[in-house]
Amino acid sequence: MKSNVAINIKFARKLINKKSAMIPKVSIIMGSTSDLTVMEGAAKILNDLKIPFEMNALSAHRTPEKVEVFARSAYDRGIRVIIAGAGMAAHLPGVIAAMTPVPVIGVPIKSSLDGLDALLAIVQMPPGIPVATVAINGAGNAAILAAQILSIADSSLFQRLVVFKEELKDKVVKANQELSEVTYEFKVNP
Ligand code: AIR
Repeated sequence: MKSNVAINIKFARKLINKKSAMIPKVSIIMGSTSDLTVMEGAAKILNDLKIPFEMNALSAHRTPEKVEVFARSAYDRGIRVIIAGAGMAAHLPGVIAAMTPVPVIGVPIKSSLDGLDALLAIVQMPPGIPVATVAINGAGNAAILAAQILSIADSSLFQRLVVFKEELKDKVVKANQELSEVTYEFKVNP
């Protein structure tokens, strides 16, 4: 018969290997799966920065009770930043922010009225209940901001963000190299 220690070690290995054993720090929430094409932009960046996250659809209008359960339990489940995207009358980020002190970043989704309806619904929060609002469809920026918030207490993530910012600089240097190869009769190169 196997000893208890051997069984425990086997169980611990299984847990370490299992990706689901990771505790999410960021929660990506969207009002509908029709927002997914935009919200994937946040998922990609969190993944690149090696930040465990979860992704769910919840609607302030269609599933208000579930939104409340989510918001009130988020901190105890280890969630430290919430990214909430919604279109139209986009109440989701604000309703979540009303029910938890975990910082909420709102992503206005361009679903109708060019996204201006969602932008105003998310950004115009009443005093006392802030939602950090990014650009219309700006899910990528929401993820970077979430990472920056988490990096305050995580020096290795801070270093990954330093590298990320350096890579942005490299992109501009490369773009200028490419532009220098574009020729016009009256274009003067530096
Ligand atoms: N929405 C869903 N419940 C409340 C709101 N504001 C938003 C979604 C989506 C839009 O309504 O975030 O952007 C249209 O949703 P659907 O499911 O009809 O495609």
